[in-house]
Amino acid sequence: MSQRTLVILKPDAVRRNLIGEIIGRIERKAGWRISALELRELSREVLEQHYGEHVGKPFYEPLVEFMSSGPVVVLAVEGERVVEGVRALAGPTDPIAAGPGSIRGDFGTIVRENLIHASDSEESAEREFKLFFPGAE
Ligand code: RTP
Ligand code: MG
Repeated sequence: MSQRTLVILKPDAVRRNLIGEIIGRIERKAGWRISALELRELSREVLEQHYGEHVGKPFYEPLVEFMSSGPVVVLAVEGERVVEGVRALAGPTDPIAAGPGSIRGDFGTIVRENLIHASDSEESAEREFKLFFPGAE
């Protein structure tokens, strides 16, 4: 079942020079390929749409502050079960609870600064792809 997912390497990953490390893990999965990729800064408008489900929660404002604190890498990845697959590579939201071997478990300590976003369903993936790559196929 080939799918597409939307991945963001968060500002902490870019600041810590972990772009290659993280993208390398994604690229090495058999049959997956990167179909779009850009380093850019995210506006509050885009972040409000992206994190719409979290508006009003206590962590929402600090999350938007953090996500706009520097450049991120936005990418689309395609391949077999890639939605579930990149979430599995990332590990649970809390990096301390995430096991070794996962991206968050290997490199993170702080819940907010957990290095990577990956779409949580095929529906989210399509919505997020349109948000971050408007006009693309
Ligand atoms: P993401 O959306 O970024 O892929 O992460 P996720 O599904 O694992 O986590 P989610 O619950 O959607 O939360 C989105 C992001 O908000 C930050 N967060 N901070 N209690 C907190 O301080 C808190 N909880 C969540 C994290 O950066 C999380 O990835
Ligand atoms: Mg989420």
